[in-house]
Amino acid sequence: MANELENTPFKTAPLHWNAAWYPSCPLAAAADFDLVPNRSGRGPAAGETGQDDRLGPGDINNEFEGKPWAAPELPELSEKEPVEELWRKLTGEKIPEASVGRASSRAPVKKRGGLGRLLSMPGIVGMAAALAAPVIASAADGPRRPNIVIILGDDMGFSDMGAFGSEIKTPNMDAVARDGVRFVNFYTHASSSPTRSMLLSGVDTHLNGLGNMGEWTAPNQMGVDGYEGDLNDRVVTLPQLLKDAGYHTYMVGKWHLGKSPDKIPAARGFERDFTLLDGMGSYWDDWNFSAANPKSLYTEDGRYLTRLPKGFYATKTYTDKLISYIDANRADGKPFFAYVAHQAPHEPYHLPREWRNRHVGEYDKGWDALRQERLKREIELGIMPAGTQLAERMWFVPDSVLLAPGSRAFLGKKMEIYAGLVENLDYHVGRLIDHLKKIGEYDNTVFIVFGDNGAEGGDLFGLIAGAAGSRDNLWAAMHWSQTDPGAWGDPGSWLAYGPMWAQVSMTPFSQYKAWLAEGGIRNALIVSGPLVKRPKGSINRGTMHVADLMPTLLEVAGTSYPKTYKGKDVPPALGKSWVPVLEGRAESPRTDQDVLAWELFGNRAVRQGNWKLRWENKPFGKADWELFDVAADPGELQDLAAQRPDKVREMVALWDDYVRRSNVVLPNRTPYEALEKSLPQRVPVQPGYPPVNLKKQFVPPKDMLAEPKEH
Ligand SMILES: [Ca+2]
Repeated sequence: MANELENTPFKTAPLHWNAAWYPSCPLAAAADFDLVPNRSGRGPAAGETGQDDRLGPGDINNEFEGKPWAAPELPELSEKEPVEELWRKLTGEKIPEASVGRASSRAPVKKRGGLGRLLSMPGIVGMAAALAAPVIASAADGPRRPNIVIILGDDMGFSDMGAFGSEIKTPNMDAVARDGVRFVNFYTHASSSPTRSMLLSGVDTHLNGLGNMGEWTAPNQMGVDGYEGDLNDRVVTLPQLLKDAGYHTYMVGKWHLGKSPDKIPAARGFERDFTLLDGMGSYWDDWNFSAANPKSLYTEDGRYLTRLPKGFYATKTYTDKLISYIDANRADGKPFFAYVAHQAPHEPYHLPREWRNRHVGEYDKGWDALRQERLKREIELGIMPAGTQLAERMWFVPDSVLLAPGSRAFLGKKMEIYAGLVENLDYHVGRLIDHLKKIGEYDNTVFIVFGDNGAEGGDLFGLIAGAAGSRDNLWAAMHWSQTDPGAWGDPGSWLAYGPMWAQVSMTPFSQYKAWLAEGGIRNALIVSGPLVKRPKGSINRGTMHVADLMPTLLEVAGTSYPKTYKGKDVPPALGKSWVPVLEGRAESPRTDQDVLAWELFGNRAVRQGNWKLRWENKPFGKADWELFDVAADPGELQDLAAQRPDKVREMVALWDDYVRRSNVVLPNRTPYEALEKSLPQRVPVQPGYPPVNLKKQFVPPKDMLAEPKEH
């Protein structure tokens, strides 16, 4: 079925159906009304080589509904210009005073533009010094400390790796799991920048600047310390401390923690970097998603890039760059820390053609069947205990059995492309591993693999592009108009798999990204390397948290989290070291009394022992406290709040304590304002509902059935 779709012109019906819960998605709207069929002119991808013949904004067909439409001009950037000028051109704003002041105060160089100015910034001073300094061999200083590699999959779900029960083929990440330990009670935050902020600072989001995502700062949070929207300067970063401890520090991939010169990776402790600063982007080029923000920003070694290298494809280029950084410094014998923050498999699903057809037709069976198959394998593997119940299918997702075969194939093809994207990610992880084996470093490398939050069930494009008819929306429809399923994966195509497949990725949990059900914050974690003394391939059920990486990796490097840094107090570290667990001396870094808590977009959660108290906005939550035993009920099917008011009171007190300790300011506006109205109503589960008596099929008695009399 999906094979036929390859060459079939796009039919509007399935997308119209899809648009029912993506009401503001311009692609859906454009396709429905046949306004802009593939008008971007950005052409198909040429496999792994990327494409260099893409057209600029002046080259596109400037007609929209027969009227001229001018795409905004992108700035021409020159490497020779002062950074202030680059910044002004890219953002239309003046460079933040603080960053210029700080740069100047550290290394006052007057009338020096461009590179000179950038070199005067703290992170880049370090980089330049490291590049220029004579090589000092430290191998004789004792046993060599291990290298550290963090592989982050953006929006990769709990059950998307083979080692966690997926049908998606991830042999390289599975091999890391066979060499190490899988953790099945690992928590991140519910979205990208909050998780990344805790990963890199070890500090709670409401203290480190990501009290809310910068994109969603509420009016009552503006100007409040801890709600800057990027990683604030009160925290000290993991790469900074590892660099101080003698590690090389490399980053490739997505940053999402600030774009100004004092916030970029080079200013936050990374010696070498090749970075997408935005929260997401095309995998093929530097096009972004709205007229207001048309161009994705990249840095390389602390410089804002004027263009991307030839043959750019995100996952491949990030891997190539990292390998080159590792090789460039090998001779000095210092260990390295590599933060590999892949874009994949975040939407839009951009993928070389040869990776798109590895699961043709496999997903036509639908999401319920897939979730059941994944849960079965999770139980067989020991990831989930026997008897685990699947969370309910979201009430607005239809039973796929009810869909016409064409619709099922159309939606199945989305999941085929997603599966290919995860497999392509795994392939490039394998390239890195092979390289480390080839140069003899693999056995001395700690690998840490996980997804940064729950799988994405919404369509971010609709949010970014805004209301139909707006300038952003029209721009988006012009530049992201490859709606033909045959072009999914190409530049200019936008593909997100929707809530039904996000639930598959999060099997067996409830809900997905941006929410605080387990499906939003619980993810798969693999740790391997010389530190791990547990049986190879084993599974651990300790309660782990992404902020634990700070104390864990500092312990690996032989250092510890400071109370002050460069004369300034730093906020307390949230996490607990995993070293005792990895060495087999403990089963969990936490006791049953230890507390974890989350807040994002007004959604709240507290976990202590096996109990989880949750307050979520409508319509996914009740706008009231719900209580779950997540050990016995990981799908959060049974709200025990009415049965255990004593436990609710006890845990609400823990929540109140968290609010006081951690600077929580609940937002007075959230992304959920319009959601309740845009989704179909939940049908009550009660006798006599729905109140339409003729709805149910009458089944006649078997002994009264007959074939028609034809003659
Ligand atoms: Ca993410």
